[in-house]
Amino acid sequence: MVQAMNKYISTFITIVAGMLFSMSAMAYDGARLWLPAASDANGATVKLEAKGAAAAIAAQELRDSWSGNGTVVLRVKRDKALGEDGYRIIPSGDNLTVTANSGTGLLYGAYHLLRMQSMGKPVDSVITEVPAFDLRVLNHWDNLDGTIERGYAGKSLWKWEELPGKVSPRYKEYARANASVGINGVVLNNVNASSRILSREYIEKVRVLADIFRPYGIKVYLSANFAAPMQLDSLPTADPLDKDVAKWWKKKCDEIYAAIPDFGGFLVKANSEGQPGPCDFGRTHAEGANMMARALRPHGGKVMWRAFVYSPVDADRAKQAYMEFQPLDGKFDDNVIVQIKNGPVDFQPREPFSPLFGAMPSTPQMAELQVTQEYLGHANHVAFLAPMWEEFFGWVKPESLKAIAGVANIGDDENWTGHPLAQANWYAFGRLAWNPALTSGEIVREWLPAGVYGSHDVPADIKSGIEDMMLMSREAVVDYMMPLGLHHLFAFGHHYGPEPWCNPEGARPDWLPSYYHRADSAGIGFDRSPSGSNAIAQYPEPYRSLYASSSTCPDNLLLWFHHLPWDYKMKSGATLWDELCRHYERGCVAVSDMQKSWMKAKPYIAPELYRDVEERLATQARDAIWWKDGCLLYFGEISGMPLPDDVTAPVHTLEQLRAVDLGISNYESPSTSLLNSKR
Ligand code: GCW
Repeated sequence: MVQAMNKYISTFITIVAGMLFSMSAMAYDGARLWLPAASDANGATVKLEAKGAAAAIAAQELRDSWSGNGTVVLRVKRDKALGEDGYRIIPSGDNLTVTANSGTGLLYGAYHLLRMQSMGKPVDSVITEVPAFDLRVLNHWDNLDGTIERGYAGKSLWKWEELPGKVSPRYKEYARANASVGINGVVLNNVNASSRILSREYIEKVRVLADIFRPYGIKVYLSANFAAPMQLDSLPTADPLDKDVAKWWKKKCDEIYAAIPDFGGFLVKANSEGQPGPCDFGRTHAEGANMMARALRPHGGKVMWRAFVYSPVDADRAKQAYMEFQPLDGKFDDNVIVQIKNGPVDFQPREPFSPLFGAMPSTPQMAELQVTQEYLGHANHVAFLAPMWEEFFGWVKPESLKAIAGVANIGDDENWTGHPLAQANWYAFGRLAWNPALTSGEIVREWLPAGVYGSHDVPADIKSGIEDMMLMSREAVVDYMMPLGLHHLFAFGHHYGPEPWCNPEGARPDWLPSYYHRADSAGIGFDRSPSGSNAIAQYPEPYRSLYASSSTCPDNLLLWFHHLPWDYKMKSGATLWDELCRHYERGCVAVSDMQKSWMKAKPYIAPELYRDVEERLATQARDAIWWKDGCLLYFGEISGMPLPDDVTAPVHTLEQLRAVDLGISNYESPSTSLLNSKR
């Protein structure tokens, strides 16, 4: 009886487990990102004619997931044209040969094949790929206590308290995901750096991560605090020209390289937003950077020195990085790369390019893009950023850059990025770092099948609806937050909601919206023309002339460069005020269109994914109206102009919105209850 009962129970357990297993096999698994799940079903023949860990992973990836019939040969073969990381894929009948100079090149080739497979594309002609940049780096702004500055996807992936003893399986998954899109460097810690990362204890922890990343072709870098010699070892100074300081850094580098022979180098935020730096000791950025570069040089390491500097006293923040760095051209050692944010202020939804790009011909430069959505709705809004980066590469030629960095949007959330569609931004950054000539459309069409559709067969009209949703999403954010070149209208500190009125006592003027919008009864916008701050003079031709006059300045940068009357006549014939209102309206309509496209796609999307995005889109729709109402009510009071008839009346009052206080860390839309009670 007991035996029969046991058998009954175990049969029952087997059935339930089987059901659960098949349900989970069908379920959306955000943790998988765009990568194929391992399955032995394909049985492709893979011949590996290369040694080393990266090549072995390449072969395994294809054995696990490549569905072709023939044989795939992976071969390391000298080929100058391919450089260190490039590869060639040569089809011949059913068979394929992938060649590269290194195992890492073969690995990138293997991921290329899997990408084509997920898009359903045949490999029927020779493919040759060489990355545009040798250095394709993610910058994590992760703190050692597990928090992430401007991170919206949970805590840091790096479990410092567990390392070096306990190793999370996600470290390897992370490396795999990066390698699959071509990223080959990671800075593990925040640029607002704790010196402790350079302590012996932490170097041992970093070593473990470096060992896991190495087979995937990824080097580890660290953000270094310039005052580390003082903070870690009580040196009396961190003056870069002090012999003991230079000696300290040399010793520190020797120690790091003994543990991590292929350590990449340092990223440094110096004399910026309160961080220590060489200027504290009367030295220049170049003197500081070179001292560190010389400590790294014997080991082949690099310094990425950030140009994100602005002092509270100067007239126009947008001019300051150029003013400080341009005169230093030619003064940096050749293993220093100056890392410059894409725009001259700070990762706004739209900025012109930073005029520092191209202005230092004798200095290696790299671009810093922000993948995490600090100023684009955090993990609540869809904002596919490839169009923004495509715009940037329209201004700044990739050939003029030595490397590229992206501030990561990754945390320990199960789906890595908080918003499931924000995975596309990680993906897009990697793909553009490899090939900046890719269009946003190409990238989104690569990503969607693996990232969203899974095994669903999706009709063409639904696909194009989702593609459009992604491609229009960044412009929608610009429209409902700060169109026509407006910038930095954010609530203080957390940079989430609208607060064009924000004016806390004692705050730095250049952290306040009014510093940027300059709205008064005469008009709105920051005059950076020759009659104003003349930031325009920092730009090369043809941009200098183009931006100098409001009649030639593109509409989407107009108020970045000009202060104009509310009734200024726009190219469309409308007044500036009416056009501004219509942009806010357009942004709100765009989000509601995005919601419609998502709803139409419901039958073709895994239910968990569908619901998650649906809920976030609802928040985004409410936030868009919050932004529109906040900005138009506030500017309307200043301009004294009424809303044009074709713009929806506000659902909030200015008093209500002024009273909203999100605090520093509460990102929930305040408009939820307000809007619900109004509708
Ligand atoms: O935009 C500002 C951010 C800071 C960040 C800084 C920087 C890491 O608000 O959080 O600090 O830029 O890029 O250094």
